Amino acid sequence: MSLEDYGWDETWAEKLAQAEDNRGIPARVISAHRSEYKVHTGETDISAKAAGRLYHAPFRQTELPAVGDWVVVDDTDVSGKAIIRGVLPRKSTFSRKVAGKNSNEQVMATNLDTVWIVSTFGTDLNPARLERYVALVVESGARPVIILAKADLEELTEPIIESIQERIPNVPIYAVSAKAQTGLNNLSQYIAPGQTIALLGSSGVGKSTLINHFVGHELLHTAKVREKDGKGRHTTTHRELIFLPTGGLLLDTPGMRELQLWQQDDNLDKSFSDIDDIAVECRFSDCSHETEPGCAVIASVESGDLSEERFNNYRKLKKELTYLERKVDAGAERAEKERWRAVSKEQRRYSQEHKGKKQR
Ligand SMILES: Nc1nc2c(ncn2[C@@H]2O[C@H](COP(=O)(O)OP(=O)(O)OP(=O)(O)O)[C@@H](O)[C@H]2O)c(=O)[nH]1
Ligand SMILES: [Mg+2]
Ligand SMILES: [Zn+2]
Repeated sequence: MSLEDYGWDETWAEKLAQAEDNRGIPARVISAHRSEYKVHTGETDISAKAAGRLYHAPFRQTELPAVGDWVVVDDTDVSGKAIIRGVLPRKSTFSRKVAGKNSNEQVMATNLDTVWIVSTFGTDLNPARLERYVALVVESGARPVIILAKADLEELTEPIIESIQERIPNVPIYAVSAKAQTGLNNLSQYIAPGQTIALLGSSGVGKSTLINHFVGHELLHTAKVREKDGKGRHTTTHRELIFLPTGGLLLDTPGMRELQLWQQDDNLDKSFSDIDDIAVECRFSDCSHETEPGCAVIASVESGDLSEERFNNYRKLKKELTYLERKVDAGAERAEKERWRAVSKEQRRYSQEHKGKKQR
């Protein structure tokens, strides 16, 4: 194992030479949990903490070390942890906006070369969602690849692939089956020393199973999807870079609920565009079509232009979405609060140490 296996090259060496604070050695962030990091130094994995300076104002959470970052580590603190002195400028950043009160950008992974967007042929397959993922990946600076997994469960894969390829022409699409061991060789071309690949997709599509295939043993926990609706159980709960025996890194991620949610939001717009057209006439632009005066949608139902059944379906879906949104927001907010608690603790510690030094 060397730093090069983990993606280190001359470009990074130059960035290191130009870094504000480059006392120490380069390392790559393998995982991040609140303010605790695991980094790889080319020889071994070590625990690390971010230096107080990184928490010093003006401070943006997106500038803190994230999984995939190249960092400079130096010395150890009293708890025996290495100190992350700084983060080298990223070559790609995959982030998402966290909805809710603390509306915020959350960095999910950095310095990715490729993202495998994983779906299955079954009910999970949704071209609009794939498009959304592709757009996010391209925006991040990484290269998107679409993987349609569990091909053993689908008899006729070709027409499905063709129709998606027509809609998303410039992105390679591969059908694979980890179970039947088919199509996997097509993916090997992306795996090479120094290459970092993240897997994204809904829970239960088989992301961890694919990684286990390339690792060569059952490193990651996987779980059967629910029988009643084929949905996954959110088995993977954190992100971690996994080093492959062939060189190269794979990043397992939890199935993303938020992206599913956006996609549903989109669908609501598309599948009820007739109601949207009517709603343009509502008196209030944010009309909820419940009790507001001057509501054109309710008027349409009353006049019989819009069927009551259709309107009820629309309301039902909208209610579900609102519920889901609240649930996601609550979760995101909780995570955000925990994170900020850890961050403020670090900030307090830093300013206290600093005060101590000045008095001396
Ligand atoms: N038939 C079939 N089943 C598969 C295949 N690949 C994975 N599975 C099964 O699908 C289920 C879910 O797989 P996981 O790898 O845990 O899915 P995941 O995407 O990591 O899910 P989360 O961690 O919840 O996001 C497991 O029971 C796997 O055995 C495949 O190629 N064919
Ligand atoms: Mg998993
Ligand atoms: Zn209305």
